[in-house]
Amino acid sequence: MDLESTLEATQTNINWEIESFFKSAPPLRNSADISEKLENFIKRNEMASGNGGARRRVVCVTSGGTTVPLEQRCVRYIDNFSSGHRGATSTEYFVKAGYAVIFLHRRGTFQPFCRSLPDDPLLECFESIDGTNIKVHKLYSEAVERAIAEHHSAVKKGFLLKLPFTTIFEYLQMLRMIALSTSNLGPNAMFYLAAAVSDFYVPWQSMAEHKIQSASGPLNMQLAQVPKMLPVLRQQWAPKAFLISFKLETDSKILLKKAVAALEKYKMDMVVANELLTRKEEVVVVTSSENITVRRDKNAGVDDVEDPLIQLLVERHSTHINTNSSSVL
Ligand code: 9Z3
Repeated sequence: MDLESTLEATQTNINWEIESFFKSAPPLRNSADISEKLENFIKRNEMASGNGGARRRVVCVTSGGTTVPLEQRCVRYIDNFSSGHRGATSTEYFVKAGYAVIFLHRRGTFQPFCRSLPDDPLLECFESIDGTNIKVHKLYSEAVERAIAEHHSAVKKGFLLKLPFTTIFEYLQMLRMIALSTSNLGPNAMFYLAAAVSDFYVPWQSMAEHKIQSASGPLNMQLAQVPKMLPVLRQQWAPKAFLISFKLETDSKILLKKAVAALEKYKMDMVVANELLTRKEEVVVVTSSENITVRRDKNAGVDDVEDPLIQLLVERHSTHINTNSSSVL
């Protein structure tokens, strides 16, 4: 088989795997509502201008981990580690940079503009004064005011659309909807894929309907491989968008090699490589021509690694837009 036929066969195989994944996935319950929100959000931002009078850019930030249900009436599931801190923090910096952000996040994980609040903000930030009135506790008044003001301003100006998911089935269906609905934006769209996505899953049709009984003894279960979505995102769903994926490893010795492999294999514009233990301190941005280390430096006033990271991505996105602008509608 020559190279072209091999590539074609691989492509057919990828398409088939993805088609069968979507066909067998339980349909999204609120897909009409999501479509409407997306359409309104894109319409509002498509013609708006962003920083410096240029067309407003739109980024889809994915955040948090996907679950893999083990039963259709799910009692148990396999989870993927991610607190959502990276996605929530990055969203704040993208909004600051003038981007409209679609925040595709796992329910219950970190939310933008709430990072400085305690774990249980409702109970800890407020106090009852006379049994009927409630006021903000003075310890938190500044943080609460800032969180509310920044969040409301982002939503009101049309800079933030929050869409929650739980399972791998919901995540991939929603990612596809977002990618297809941003296709008119061409290179002005960016995908920042920080969510930790399951590699394995139980296909819906082979999943037990009811709670698996422990009386049946040890559990033997075969997990299928989740089809790789990055090549489809690149080739079919959002071919002109600026695509950034993440590579997470716990072994620093293989991290960069795997990030470079992902960049080449999936034709990403950049891959952000991070190690589990140091992910809040340092990341390496891998591009086709260089590896750029980005660090947080509290002494220099850089509190979050996402601050310089998003600055770098915004710059590179500008170059991507300039290079591809002849193909903008
Ligand atoms: C990441 O690497 C994110 O930076 C983290 C952020 C999940 C580490 P937190 O949410 O952590 O702030 O607690 N995300 C991508 C992880 C992932 O599953 N990558 C896949 C891989 O490494 C590619 S999609 O193979």
